[in-house]
Amino acid sequence: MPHHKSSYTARAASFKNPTASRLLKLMDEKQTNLSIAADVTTKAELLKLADVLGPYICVFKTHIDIVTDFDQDLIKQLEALAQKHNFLIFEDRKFADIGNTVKHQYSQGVYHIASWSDITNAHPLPGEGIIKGLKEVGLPLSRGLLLLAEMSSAGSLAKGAYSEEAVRMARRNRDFVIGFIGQRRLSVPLDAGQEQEDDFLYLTPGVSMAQPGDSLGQQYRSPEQVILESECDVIIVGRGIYGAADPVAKATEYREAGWAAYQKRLGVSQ
Ligand code: S5P
Repeated sequence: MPHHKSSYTARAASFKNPTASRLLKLMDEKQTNLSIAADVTTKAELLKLADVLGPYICVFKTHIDIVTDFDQDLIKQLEALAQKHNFLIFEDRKFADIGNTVKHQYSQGVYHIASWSDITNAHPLPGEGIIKGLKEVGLPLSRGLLLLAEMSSAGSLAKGAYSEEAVRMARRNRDFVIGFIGQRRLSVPLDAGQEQEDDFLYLTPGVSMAQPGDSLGQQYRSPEQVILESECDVIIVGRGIYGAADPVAKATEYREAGWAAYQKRLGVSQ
C-alpha cells in the first residue's frame, strides 16, 4: 500500500526517528493535521497563540528571530504550553550554509534552537554537508529535520532535479531527516538496491481557504488540494488563522477541512 494510504499511526513504526513517530501518533490522537505558522512579533502574542490554538494543532511553527522582545522565559513558557497541549515545536529556521556554520547556528547564538525545537528545516542547496552538520547537534537530542524540497512562492527555483536530489539526500539520512517542506508528495525513481520508497513526512505551507495569494509572491491552495490531491501530511496555515478576527474559530475550520481530506484519502466514510 502506498504510504499516504496508511493512517498516520500505522506509519509511525517505520520511522526510526522518535520525533517523526511522536508526531504521527499525536496527529491521530488529537485528530489534527494542522500546523499554525505563528508569525507574530511579540512574546505575548506568540504565547497567546500557543495557548489558545494548542488544542487544535499538531505542530506550532515559529520564526523566533522576528520576536522583538525574545527572552529565555519565552522558551520556557512555550515548552510548558507544548507539554500542556501536546504539540511539537518547529523552528522554521531554513538553514542554508555549510555544515560547520549551521552546526553553530543550530546549537549556539542567542536562540539555542536545538535545545527547544523538536523540528527544524534546511535548504538542500549547499549539499549534504548541511545535513551532516545539523545532525551532529540534533541527532543526540532526538530532533528531526525537514528539507525544503519545494517552496510555495512564485518563481521558486526549488523544482525538478533539485527537488529530486533533496529526496535522495533524505534517503541517505533517514535517521535525522524525517521529511520535507514541499507542495506535493514527490515521486523519485528508486536508488539501486532500494526495493520501495522510504516513507517521509510532507509538511505544506501556502494554505488558505480565503485567498489565492499575497502581494509578495505567496501562493495558496486549499487543505483538500494539499492533503488529498497532493498527498501531503500536514497543512501549515499562518495569516489565514492568526490574521482572522477569531483565530480559534478559523483554526477549527482548517482542522476540520484538513482532517476530512485525510479521512477521504484513507477511504473512511464520513
Ligand atoms: O515554501 C514555503 C516554506 C515555508 S516554511 N512557503 C512558506 O510560506 N513557508 C512559511 O509558511 C513562511 O515562512 C510562513 O511562516 C508560512 C506561511 O504563512 P502564511 O501567512 O502565508 O500562511
